[in-house]
Amino acid sequence: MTHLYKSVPIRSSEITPKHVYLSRRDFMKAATVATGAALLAACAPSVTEEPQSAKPAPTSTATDELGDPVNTYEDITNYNNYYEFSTDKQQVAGLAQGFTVRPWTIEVGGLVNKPMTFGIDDLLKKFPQEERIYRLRCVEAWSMVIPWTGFTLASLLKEVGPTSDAKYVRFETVYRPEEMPGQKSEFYPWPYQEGLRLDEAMHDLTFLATGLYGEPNVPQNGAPIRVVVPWKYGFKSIKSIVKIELVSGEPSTLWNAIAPNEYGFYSNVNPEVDHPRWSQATERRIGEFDRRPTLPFNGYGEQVASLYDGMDLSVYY
Ligand SMILES: Nc1nc2c(c(=O)[nH]1)N[C@H]1C(S)=C(S)[C@@H](COP(=O)(O)O)O[C@H]1N2
Ligand SMILES: [Mo]
Repeated sequence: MTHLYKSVPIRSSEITPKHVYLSRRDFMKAATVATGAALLAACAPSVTEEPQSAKPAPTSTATDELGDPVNTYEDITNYNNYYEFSTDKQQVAGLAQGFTVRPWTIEVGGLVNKPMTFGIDDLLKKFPQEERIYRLRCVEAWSMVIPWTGFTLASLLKEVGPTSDAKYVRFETVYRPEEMPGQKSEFYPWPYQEGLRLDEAMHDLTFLATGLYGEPNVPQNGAPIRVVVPWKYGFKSIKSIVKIELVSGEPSTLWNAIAPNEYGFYSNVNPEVDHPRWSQATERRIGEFDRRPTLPFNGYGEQVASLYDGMDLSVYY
């Protein structure tokens, strides 16, 4: 197996679990995946200690629009923030194995003309799945480049038709403490909630990711469906959503409820505004040794800066 960009030791966990391989057939059947040839670079079979049924992790030579290579599949799927499972990024993947992702429904309601509940497989069929290679910048000052598949949130919102009173969108993660050990902790106000202003939600960059590296998404990355807002700190990109609600006022969010001075509602990536406990000027790209400068709006300023015309972003962490 070629690891063109690998700079960390190979872990046995990079071998794709069998259930992921098996479910890929269903995923590809259900979804019209517009797969770029570059993303799904062929991977020669490798010699491993795993049984023959195990499939090697997919590899890719794709880059983002800035020319930076996508992170390896094993990095993306083994270094995760997902507090419903664990606060230890390296424990999440193991604890999330076997998390139930079917059946799965998403309720879209609130201030809309046509409230609807979608089954995940209906969503995969209804909306053509496209690829987006996005940078993810965690508020903790590490980052990755991730090749997602999915569809725009705008295309889903257009189906239900927000009313003129709808000004914000509220998202909710599944609440399932029997499968998510972290949800037994009373420290956090579960379920995880996030929100966007309606114009942010309707922006073409705002994505609902159903897949990763051309495979169905895996539990640790928010399967079966999660939000991705690439110009905001990673915690805005809420995982495993079951509810989308159009509302008139700014919704409460989990991180803002716990520490409002550290995690604002907007949380646009901004190298000039430090987190109260650390600098946001630079970041560590997973797989690299030197830190890199953090880009305003995580490098998406040309597309999104106008959303904030007239707002003093230095006061909106
Ligand atoms: N439901 C839920 N969504 C979540 C989180 C979480 O703990 N729970 N963590 C967030 C944070 S802090 C980050 S950086 C990203 C990480 O996404 P990834 O693991 O797919 O890279 O997910 C975000 N979405
Ligand atoms: Mo994060």
